[in-house]
Amino acid sequence: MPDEGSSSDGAVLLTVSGHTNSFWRVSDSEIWKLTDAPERDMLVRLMESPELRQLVPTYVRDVPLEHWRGREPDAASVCVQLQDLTASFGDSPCVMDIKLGVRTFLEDEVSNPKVRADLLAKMDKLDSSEATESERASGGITKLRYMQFRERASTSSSLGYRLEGLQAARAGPGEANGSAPAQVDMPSKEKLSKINTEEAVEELLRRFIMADKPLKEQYLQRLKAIHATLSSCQMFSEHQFINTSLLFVHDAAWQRCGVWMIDFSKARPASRPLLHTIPWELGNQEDGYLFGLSNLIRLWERL
Ligand code: I3P
Repeated sequence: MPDEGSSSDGAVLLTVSGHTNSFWRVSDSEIWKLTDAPERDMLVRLMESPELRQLVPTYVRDVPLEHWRGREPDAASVCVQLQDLTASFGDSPCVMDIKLGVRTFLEDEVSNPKVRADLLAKMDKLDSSEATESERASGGITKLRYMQFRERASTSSSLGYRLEGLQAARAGPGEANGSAPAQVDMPSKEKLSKINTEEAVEELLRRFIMADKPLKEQYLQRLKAIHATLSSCQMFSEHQFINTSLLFVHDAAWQRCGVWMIDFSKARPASRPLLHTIPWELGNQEDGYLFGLSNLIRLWERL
C-alpha cells in the first residue's frame, strides 16, 4: 500500500502491495508506473473505450525509460504516466486492493513446465504442508501450481475475489489542529493470502469502512455501476481480465470514495466473447470477473 519516501527532485516513491518500487508520484495528480508492454497496450486500448476509460486510471503517455529511477528496469520494462487515483483523497487515503476473478494466470502457464525454486519457497512460507515429496525432490513448482495454490488458499477459487492489500486511517477530532489521522491496524499481505472465508473478508471490509453507512452506500453504488457498465460493454466481453484488481480509495474523514479497475499486465484479448461468469476450463478463456464482482456486491450489501 502507498508508503512514501522523498526523492531528490520532489518526486515521491510509492510502494504499493506487490509492486515494490514501481511507482513515483511526479505531480499532485500523476504517477509514473514501471510496468510492461502488455499493460501499456491495454491501457491505451482502454482509453479508446468511452465506457471503460471512466473505470480505469487515465493513461497520459509513455515516459522514456532513462528517466525512471525506482527499481532497476529490465529489458521488457515500460514506464507510463498515469492518473494518481489517490490524489484527491487527502494525505492519508484509505486504500484497498481486491483482486478479481477465479483464474489469476494466463492459459499459457498450463503448458509451462518450468519448475521454480522461488515459488516453492513462497508456497512453503504460506503453508509448509502443501508441497508434495516429489515437488520437493524436483526443487521447485511451476507457476501454474503456485497460482492455483494461491487461488485455493484464499477466496479466489470459491468467491472470485481476494483481498490483496489494505490500508486505512481514521481522522480524529484533533485533525483540524494539524494532527495526522491514526493508522488502523490491518493484516499484512501474507496474512491476507490465507483468508479463505467470506466471513473473514466481511470483518475486514467493515474495518476498512469503519462501519460507516453513508460510505458503504457510496461504495455500493459505485460497485453496482461498474457491474452494470461491464455487463453491457462489448470491449469487456472481448478481453480476459486476468490478475487485475479493483482499487478502493476514500479519505480519512470518510467523505468521498472511488473504485477503479487497475493492473492490466495480464489482461489479454480473447478469441471469443466471454461471459466472465462461468467456471474456467482450459481453452474457454473465462476469468470469473463478473462472478467475483457479483459476490463482492452481495457481501457489500450485507455490511
Ligand atoms: C505473485 C503474483 C503476481 C505474479 C507473480 C506471483 O504471487 O501473483 O501477480 O506476477 O508471478 O509470484 P504473490 O502475490 O503470491 O507474490 P504476474 O502477474 O506477472 O503473473 P511471477 O513470480 O512470475 O512474477
